[in-house]
Amino acid sequence: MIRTDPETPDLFLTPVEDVFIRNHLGPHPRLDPATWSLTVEGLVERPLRLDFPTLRGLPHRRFTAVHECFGNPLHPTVPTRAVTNVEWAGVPLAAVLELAGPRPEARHVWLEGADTGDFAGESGLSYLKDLPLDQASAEVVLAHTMNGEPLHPDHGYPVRAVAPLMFGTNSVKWLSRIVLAADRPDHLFTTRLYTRVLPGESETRPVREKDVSSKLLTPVDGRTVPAGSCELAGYAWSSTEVTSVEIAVDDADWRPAALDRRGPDPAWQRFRLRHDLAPGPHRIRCRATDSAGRVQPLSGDRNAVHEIHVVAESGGRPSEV
Ligand SMILES: Nc1nc2c(c(=O)[nH]1)N[C@H]1C(S)=C(S)[C@@H](COP(=O)(O)O)O[C@H]1N2
Ligand SMILES: [Mo]
Repeated sequence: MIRTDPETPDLFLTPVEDVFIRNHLGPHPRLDPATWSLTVEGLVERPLRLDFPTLRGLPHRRFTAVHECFGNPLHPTVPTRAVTNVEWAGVPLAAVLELAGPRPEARHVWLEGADTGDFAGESGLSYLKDLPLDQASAEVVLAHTMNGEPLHPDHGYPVRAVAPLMFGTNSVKWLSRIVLAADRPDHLFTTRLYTRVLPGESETRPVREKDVSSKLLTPVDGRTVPAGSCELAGYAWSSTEVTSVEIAVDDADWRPAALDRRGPDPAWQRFRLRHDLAPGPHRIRCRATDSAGRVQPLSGDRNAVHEIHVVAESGGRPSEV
């Protein structure tokens, strides 16, 4: 779900109408901000019920972040990830927690959406996720704005959580309840699905931080391009800064691409490399490494090296869409 419109193959910000929509439960709620409220309860000194104007009136933070779906949790090997880059604005969770006053025993933050329904054979579910209190406090924002507009109903209007360094599954839409607790909740979406064992580890952990990844967007996969000098470009991202992207054309060695720095926001980073394409078919691959030293695997995982196929034609014009 990267925009591949031939006019704008590689916009830095993904237009809202191009952002994927992922819902696990029944028809999604249409919430009225006049009656919506957010409760903060559990291990807090002052349980709260915040209405929309109150939340909207708290100081907000604006930032750009990669918004990436982990992929279907029922079929972890099928590559069903989708990725976008979005500008959010909202109230830091820490500000709301400060109003409620977490008790010393509080260790975990539970985030619950207003949607309910059935998934994977379980019925009467709500959409519930949880994060360690310290991490949630440092990272999570209660977003009311997406690319400068109020959230679209499909994306969680009026308020959703955004965990900018994590997979989208943690960013609870239609946020209605925050619970502070001593333990993690045992729930389909927290402890039974969305868990994994990372390469080189033996323990199962929840799906949280994004993996290192990259996608080639220029030229567009499957196209015919003029032979000769060609710009190969795309975006790379991870939960930490991406420090290098390499590109391999056909069976040639990996060559480093020029890479933009990430800046203060966890946005995706543009990479590019000029390459002389001989006439004929080509396979082009890209591979990112992040500052934690993680490298995209060649195959087998959902963040495996991305490859595109193009045909270079001498004296030809680029193919029309
Ligand atoms: N309440 C609620 N929040 C949710 C979900 C959901 O089904 N219900 N899906 C999650 C998943 S898996 C993803 S990838 C993102 C998708 O956000 P989007 O639909 O705004 O792109 O929302 C997350 N938050
Ligand atoms: Mo997702």
